[in-house]
Amino acid sequence: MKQLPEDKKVYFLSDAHLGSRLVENPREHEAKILRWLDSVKADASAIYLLGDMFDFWFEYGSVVPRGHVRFLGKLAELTDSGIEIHFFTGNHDLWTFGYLEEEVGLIVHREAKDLYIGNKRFYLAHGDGLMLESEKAFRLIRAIFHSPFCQRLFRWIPPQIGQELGFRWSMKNREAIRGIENKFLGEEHEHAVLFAKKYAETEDVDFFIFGHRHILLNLQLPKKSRVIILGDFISIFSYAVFDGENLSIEIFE
Ligand SMILES: [Mn+2]
Repeated sequence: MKQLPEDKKVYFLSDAHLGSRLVENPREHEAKILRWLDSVKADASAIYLLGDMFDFWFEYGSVVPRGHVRFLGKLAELTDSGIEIHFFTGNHDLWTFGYLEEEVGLIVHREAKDLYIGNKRFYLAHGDGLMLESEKAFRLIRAIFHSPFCQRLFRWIPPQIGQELGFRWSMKNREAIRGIENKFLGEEHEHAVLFAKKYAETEDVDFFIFGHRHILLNLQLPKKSRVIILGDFISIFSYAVFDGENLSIEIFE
């Protein structure tokens, strides 16, 4: 149980979808997240990026995707200065195989984490793995995306085609969910809330924090737990900050 240093804070942000073809001005999108990183670096002891920071990210053995150099450079600057940056893989950027760790200094997480920050207990996840048993199609796609065998096959597709497929898939995927994205479906239908309620029956978690849904939610459960869904950094520009005692949601600029 590591104590949070005095005057230091921990930040949580997700779903920037950098590189998305649905963003009109990609350079400004990237510049905005750089401004955010600059605004938090003075008092951040750790930053948790909870998934889908990239709209599509697939690393090859010796070649990485074009773009995002300012963002990656800024992350490296912060990790070099001693700030812990945790990168949870989302469902758009899980294909990272060492580059972000070795070159950028990120701490990559492929699974949900249940951990203490200061004396509060957190459960952190992107949230795409929380679908219900009945959602067979989603579960199958997720299994394919995570399969090392399929990843190896994808690597054999020439990168210019593989990248094009990836960005198109991502755009179609986000267009397809436009109806439900950014809209709270109710406590009984949000997977993250259902999951948190069940988990909290036996585990004493203070804060559940998820991304993925592109909605802002700050929900108190019957006992002490709170469920936070972070919004996003593509249309809402929201994030959460923890000061050792309290957690609040903020909107940037
Ligand atoms: Mn997602």
